[in-house]
Amino acid sequence: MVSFAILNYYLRIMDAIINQIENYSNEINLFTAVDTDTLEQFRIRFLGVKGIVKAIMGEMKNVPVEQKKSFGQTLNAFKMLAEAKFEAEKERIESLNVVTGFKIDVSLPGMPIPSGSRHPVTLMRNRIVEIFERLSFTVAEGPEIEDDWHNFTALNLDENHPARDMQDTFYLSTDPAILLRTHTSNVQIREMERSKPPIRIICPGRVYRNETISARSHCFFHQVEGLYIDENVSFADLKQTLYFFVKEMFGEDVKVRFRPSYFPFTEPSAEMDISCMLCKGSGCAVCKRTGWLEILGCGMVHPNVLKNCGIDPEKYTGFAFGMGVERPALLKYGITDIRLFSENDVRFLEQFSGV
Ligand code: 2NL
Repeated sequence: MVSFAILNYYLRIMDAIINQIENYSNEINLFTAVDTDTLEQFRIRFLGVKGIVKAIMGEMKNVPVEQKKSFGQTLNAFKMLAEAKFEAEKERIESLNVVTGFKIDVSLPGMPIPSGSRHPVTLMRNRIVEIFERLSFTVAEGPEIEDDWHNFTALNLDENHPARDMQDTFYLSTDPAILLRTHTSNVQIREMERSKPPIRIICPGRVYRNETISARSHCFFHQVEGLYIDENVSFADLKQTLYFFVKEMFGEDVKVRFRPSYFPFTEPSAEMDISCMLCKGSGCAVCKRTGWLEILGCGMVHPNVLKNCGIDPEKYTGFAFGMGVERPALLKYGITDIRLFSENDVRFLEQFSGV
């Protein structure tokens, strides 16, 4: 039989312990492990051999018989709370490590994010197209597989024109003649057939010619052609439009010259040269010592072409021009072999990231 005074003493100690359990429970509930080290510290503090749970369990022997059951339940709940928290945090930390594959060290420098790059031909095509868009030209596109009419006949190329030769053009069939387009003029023909002037379009795209592949030429390459048709469009409009293009593209200092030329689809026709940007006109290997670089062909749309597309040449006139994309891209980026454009070598392509 325990004396009243001693019982009272034990009851006061139990109160204090229950109070402590409440505080520790709050601490456990609020705990989050930052890494495996803090988790281990938690385990040692609460569940270790000399930990809090063990120490409180040790008090059981001093508890009066009448209180043993309820006190035991409180202690057990406390122990389970600490164990459950430990298991939950352990699982969370491990899943973090699985996702990242390593422990998170916030003091390390950031990981570089690899960024892609645009193809140099795309970069040059976009530069050309954007300049004409500022003059209200809109982009038009069309098929790379074309019939004879849209690639040749509508463009005023007669039956015996050398461009129609099997030697120069990739035919997919001959009767009817289906071929890989040799220029993007087919897009302009289709546009003239389906809409009325005014027409102001810029036509970028891939074209095909049966040529021997070398450092300077390929059997497929890219072109940008332009077409402007309305009443009273003159050769002066053509010149002014192309002057603007050249200044925007190559800078204010560049000089321009027109030379008379011949294309079956334009009359009159001209080719446009710019002063060589490498030697500033004094003559070098790139401009073959002439001081000039040929960059495009142009002219007033031939009346036969307008007629072929259902446009009245008595009412409307227009100009057209065409230029290659690879040649200026070679010049701009200092590339010496056109074949690099179609080999998809990442070591070449990745040099244009951020350009
Ligand atoms: C060049 C020359 C040129 C055209 C393309 C054209 C299109 C139609 C009607 C009339 Cl639908 N002309 N295109 C005109 C003159 C020159 O290209 O050297 N290209 C690389």
